[in-house]
Amino acid sequence: MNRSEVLFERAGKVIPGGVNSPVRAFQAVGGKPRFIASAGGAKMTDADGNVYLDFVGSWGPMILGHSHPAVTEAAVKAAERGLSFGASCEAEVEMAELVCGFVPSVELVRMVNSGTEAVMSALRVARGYTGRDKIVKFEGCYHGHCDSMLVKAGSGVMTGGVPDSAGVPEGCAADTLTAGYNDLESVKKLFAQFPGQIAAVIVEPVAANMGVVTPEEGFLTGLRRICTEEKALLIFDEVITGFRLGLTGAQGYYGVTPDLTTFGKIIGAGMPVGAYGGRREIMEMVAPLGRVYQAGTLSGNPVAMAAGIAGLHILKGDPGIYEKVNRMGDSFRKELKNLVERFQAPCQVTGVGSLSCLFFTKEPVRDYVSAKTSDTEAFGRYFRHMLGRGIYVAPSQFEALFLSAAHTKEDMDRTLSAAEDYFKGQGGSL
Ligand code: HOZ
Repeated sequence: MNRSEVLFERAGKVIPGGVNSPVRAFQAVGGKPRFIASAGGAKMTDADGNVYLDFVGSWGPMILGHSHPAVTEAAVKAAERGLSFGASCEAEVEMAELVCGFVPSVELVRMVNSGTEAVMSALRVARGYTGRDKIVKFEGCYHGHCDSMLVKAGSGVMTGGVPDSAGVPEGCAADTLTAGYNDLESVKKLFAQFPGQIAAVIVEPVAANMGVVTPEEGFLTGLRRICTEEKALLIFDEVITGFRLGLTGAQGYYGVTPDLTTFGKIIGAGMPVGAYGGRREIMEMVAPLGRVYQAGTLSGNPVAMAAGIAGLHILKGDPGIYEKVNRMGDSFRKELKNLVERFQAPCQVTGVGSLSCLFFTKEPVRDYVSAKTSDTEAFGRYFRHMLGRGIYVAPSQFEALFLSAAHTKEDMDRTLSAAEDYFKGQGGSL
């Protein structure tokens, strides 16, 4: 047994499934998970010394690549001053000023420790503000693992083939209504069915937890219009797209202004951070100003803030970073589409900016139902082939491929050539 296998076996004895987050277990793709010992730039090294070109990037935050020296230095220096105070510190103020400065729809922002927490809190604020209970989410969108959002969720829930989670009381999910992504009619129907009862519509503006599904023309603006008409709040879950599609996130990219926004790991440059924010009058509902309670001892943690601030300063100081990763994403998708066409592979290439996906289905993918037509066995074969070539893509069909500023043209050429060899070897059957 190699070291990763030994670690996985040890882990299985003391951690459920041997992992601290289900997708890491490789269950959907076969094979044993690699235990990562270190990472730098676009590469990760496992416990056995194998080096992988990484296209997961800790599920998004590593837009600058792993272990960026300025980010690491900021975190180390902050750690030397203290790991946690449980009291306010200057870095929290600077972080909030940066986020509010970049994202115009965010006038007040509250730091939390994960995307899940951000979503859970934003939903509470929306309910407190509107005095309504129901929330509309979209099939295949994933908003973390809070009870009410584990209904027709994406990510590991979708990968595991179970639409919902056990342990969620009926009452918790009863106020969650689901609509079809890219399907405005299904949203209108819900508002007609539950007049004056819907507090908010929450959406991943680019769905990146059922593979990557981009919003069709008019979808996001349509949601904005419906929410305004119905006096419901529009929440953009930008845990993945925030500070990835650009400094203004998907809302800037598509020109649609939500009422509330949730952010995740990217604002901590990989440290455990989340945040939610929005219009002043809505966010003024949050304690201690208002009656919506939300708290956290580790929220605004000084080390996480320092790392995040360093990352955001680099992104702000060099607009070329977004140009580079977005252009690289465009050309990667174009080349991958060429391969798919050349080999007449029953595959779809989707994505926007530095987020991409190769779906193993002949159906164009525009929502949960079409994403689910993917041949996950074929994806597993592709995954194992790529891993064997030292290329680490997400261990599930229903996740995104993330690019970072550390990826080079040579990295992309190597990846395309490994994909080409996969298609060649499959002789059209996949
Ligand atoms: N799709 C998840 C992140 N948005 C995968 C990561 C995880 O659950 O560990």
